Amino acid sequence: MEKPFRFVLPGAIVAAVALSGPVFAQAQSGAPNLASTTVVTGRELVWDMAFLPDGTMFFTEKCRGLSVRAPSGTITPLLGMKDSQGYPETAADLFCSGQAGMNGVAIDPEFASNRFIYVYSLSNMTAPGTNRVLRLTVNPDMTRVSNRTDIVADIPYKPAASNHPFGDPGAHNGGRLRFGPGDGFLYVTTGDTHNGMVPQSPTRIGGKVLRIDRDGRPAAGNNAPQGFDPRIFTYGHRNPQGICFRPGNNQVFTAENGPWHSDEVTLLRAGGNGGWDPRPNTAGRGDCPDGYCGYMPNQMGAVPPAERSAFMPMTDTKTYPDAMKPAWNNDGLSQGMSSCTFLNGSQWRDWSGRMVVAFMGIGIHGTPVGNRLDVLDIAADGSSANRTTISLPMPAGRFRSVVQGPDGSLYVGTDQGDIYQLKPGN
Ligand SMILES: [Ca+2]
Repeated sequence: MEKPFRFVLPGAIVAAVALSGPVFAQAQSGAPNLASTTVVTGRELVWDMAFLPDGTMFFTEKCRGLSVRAPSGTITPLLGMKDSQGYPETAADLFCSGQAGMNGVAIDPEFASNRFIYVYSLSNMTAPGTNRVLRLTVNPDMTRVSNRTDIVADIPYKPAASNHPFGDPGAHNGGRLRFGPGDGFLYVTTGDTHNGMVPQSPTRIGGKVLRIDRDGRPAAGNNAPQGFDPRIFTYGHRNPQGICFRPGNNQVFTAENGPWHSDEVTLLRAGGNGGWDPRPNTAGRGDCPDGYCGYMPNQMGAVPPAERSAFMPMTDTKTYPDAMKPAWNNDGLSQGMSSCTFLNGSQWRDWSGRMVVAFMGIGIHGTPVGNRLDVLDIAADGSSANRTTISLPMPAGRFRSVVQGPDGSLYVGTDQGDIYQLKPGN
C-alpha cells in the first residue's frame, strides 16, 4: 500500500518551480524531497548506465551504441552499432531488433587497473544471431575502446516473429549486467525469447541469471542442478531486466516482467528455480500457439490478471514446490517492470536500504499504464515487501534503468532518451 501523503515540515516543502536548474517534488512522510536535473537529453532509447567513482558515466542507447559522459557533462561516443553515425568505431555485427540491441553496461570492479567495461549486445556474428557479453578496454583519455573480447557468445535471442502479443523479433531479451559487490562476479540476466523450452532448459541459457567471472567462466558456487550449464546461477525466469544487491548483506534480487499479470521482484538463491515454465503440455496446460503458453489461456483477449496467474503462473509452486517465491508481484499486475537498484545513505532518510524499481508502463485490458518509480521495503528474508510510489519531480517516462550514482543520487534513464539525476534533500 502507498503511504498516506502527509506534509513533514512546512519549511521543508518546496513546490515545483520554473527554474533552469533542478525541479523539486514534495516529500512524503519519512521520505526525502527530490530535486531533478536532466543530465543527458536528446538521446535515443537509453538502456543502461554505469558509473566510475568520480562520476564518469557510461551509457548505452539500444540502437546506437556506447557513450561516456564525463563529470563535466561532455559526452563522448565510444562504440557504435552497425550503421551508427558519429562514433570513432562501429561494430558491423551489432544490431538492434525489437527489445534486443545494446542493452546492459557494467564496469569491472578493478577498472582502475584493468580498464575493463562490459556491454550486452545483440550480434549477427553467428546466424541467426545471439546476445553476447563484450568486454572492452577503455583508453586513458576515455575516447576509445579496444580489445573487444566476447566473454559470452551464446545467449539466445528471438530471430523471427511469432503468434503472440508483442510477438516481434527480439522479444524477452533480458540484458542487464551488474557486478556483485560482495563476490565480484558478473551477473547477466537473460530472457525466455518467447520459447517455451528455454526457461527450464539445463543447457539453453535464456530465461536465466548467469554468474561468471571477467573471462566468462562460471563462478564458483553457482550450484545449478546436475547437468546444467555451470554458468547458470538461477533459472526459470521470464524476462528479468533488473538485478540489484541489498547493501549490507548483498542479497541479490531480480526485477522481472510479467505476462499481463504479476511483475515480480525475487530474492535469488544459488541454483534456484524462478518457477516460470511456459512449455505446452505441461502442468495441466495443453497445446499453445507457436509452442509457448506464456500468454494463455486467452492470449489476445481480456482475462482478469488473477485468472491468468492461476492458469500460467509466474512462479509455479505446484509443479516446483521449491521455486523461489517473489517478495512482491506488483499487486498482480504487469506494467513493464524494468530495472532496480537499492538506495543507500542517510540522505535517503527512510528510503535508505530500500529498493527502487522502475516501470516503463503498459496499459492492457484495463490495467493502468503505471509508468513510475516505486520504493520497496523488502523483508529481511525476501518473503514480502511494502511499496511506496515516488512523487516524481520530472515527467513520467518509460523508465528503463535506475542506478544509484557515486554521489548518492538516483539516476534514471528513459526510452525517451533522457537521463535524470534525482538528488535527495531534506
Ligand atoms: Ca518467478
